[in-house]
Amino acid sequence: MTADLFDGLEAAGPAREPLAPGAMLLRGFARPQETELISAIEAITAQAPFRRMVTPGGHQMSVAMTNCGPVGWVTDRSGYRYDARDPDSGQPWPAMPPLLRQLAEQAATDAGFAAFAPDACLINRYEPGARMSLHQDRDEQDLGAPIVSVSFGLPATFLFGGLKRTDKTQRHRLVHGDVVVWGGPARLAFHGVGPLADGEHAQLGRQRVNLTFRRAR
Ligand code: MD3
Ligand code: FE
Repeated sequence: MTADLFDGLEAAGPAREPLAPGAMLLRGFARPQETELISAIEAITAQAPFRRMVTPGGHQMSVAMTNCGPVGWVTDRSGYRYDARDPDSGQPWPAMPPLLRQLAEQAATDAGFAAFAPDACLINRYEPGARMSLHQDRDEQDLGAPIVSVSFGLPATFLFGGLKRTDKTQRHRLVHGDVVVWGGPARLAFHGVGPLADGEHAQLGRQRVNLTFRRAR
């Protein structure tokens, strides 16, 4: 009996869970293609390894980053920006694999944002203890485009606030395969990630990898 009820829910597609106006959680959306997606990420990080960048204030981030796509997000003592080249190698960032781009486009469409065409994919790696303090993403030219985030590996506590840094924050647990689309009134919300708890993930070991697809230019 319960099997039939669950079958019916699965036939309706993955759960869509609104977190706030403009923010839609697609629980497990990336799971069906997890193996191919993780292989694609490994190919990118072989070409453009994860590195811990320095903020304009001179602090080294606890999260290690790399990018794929026409442009990538970078930070150093001179500021935050999108750059067509990897500053460590001087080479263009690795291309955005069609599988990754299509996943982001489909998620955006399912969440109600048609014609999302990402030109940047920032890839964040959290090891135990790594965190990201509350911030807004506003280095992108087209704030009408959403950001699509994809989480793999260890679970994280995601903090989602309001348009002011001091607004109350909601906490959401994001796990392997979860996808969230952030647009409209959620696009400029403050957000962050709590310190990663240690653990062992079957596919990724002691880490969390998060991808954010953006329309930067
Ligand atoms: C809400 N990354 O790279 S993804 C970031 O898990 C970043 O690595 C976090 O924040 C991570 O900038 C969070 C979820 C996310 C991404 C962008 C957003 C939520 C957002 C932009 C606006 C509002
Ligand atoms: Fe962010």
